[in-house]
Amino acid sequence: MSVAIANAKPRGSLIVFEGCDRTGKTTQSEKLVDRLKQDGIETQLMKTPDRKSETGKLIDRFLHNEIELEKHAAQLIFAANRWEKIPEIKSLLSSGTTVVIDRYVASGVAYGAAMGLPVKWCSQNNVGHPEPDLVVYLKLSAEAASKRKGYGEERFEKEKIQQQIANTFDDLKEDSWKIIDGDKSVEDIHAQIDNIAKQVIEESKFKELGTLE
Ligand code: NYM
Ligand code: MG
Repeated sequence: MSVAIANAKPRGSLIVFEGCDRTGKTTQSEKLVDRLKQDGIETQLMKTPDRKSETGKLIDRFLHNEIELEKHAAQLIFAANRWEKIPEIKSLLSSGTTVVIDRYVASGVAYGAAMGLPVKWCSQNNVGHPEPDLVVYLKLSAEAASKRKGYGEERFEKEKIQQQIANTFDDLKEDSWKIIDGDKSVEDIHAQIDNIAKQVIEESKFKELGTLE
């Protein structure tokens, strides 16, 4: 009905950054949020795991190798940490705010698989999450990432595991994902992502938000 369309409120987009460790996701997600805000687009930055919540504090200790967790339990805690964010994500999107999130469900599956868990079992934990409108997949060779500052400080930051995680990301990758060469300059990468993001934000405004099945 024309009245409904006239009154329809544009929603925000769910923009996700994925990739192995030290590929530039944090730098690029922060830069994108700054740029979108400067250009007058309501945007909120998020990150999973959020290390500040109760589940996040546990995850932080696990990542720093201070505690061990059974692998299914670890995976469920990462998933719980994401689930905690879902009400806020949904509410921001429906109020018209774009959400840029540094890691989301694909990280859950790729790192879960690296811990030896079946992909199907890991994916199941994410059923019901809002579907991303855009997945930016930053790719960098495991060797190049290993030379970056801070590499090796946390669990999973070993070349062999990172290669395995990269392989799972490649398997999970859908046609709609934007693959970005993480070896390019920070500004080059940012310009590419800024363009794609603005296009997606425009296209998603009146599109129904998907749900992961
Ligand atoms: N990680 C992240 C997982 O193992 N499972 C998950 O579900 C998610 C979202 O935690 N090495 C891993 C990936 C990273 C680490 O992320 C924390 P970051 O972005 O490096 O702080
Ligand atoms: Mg990291």
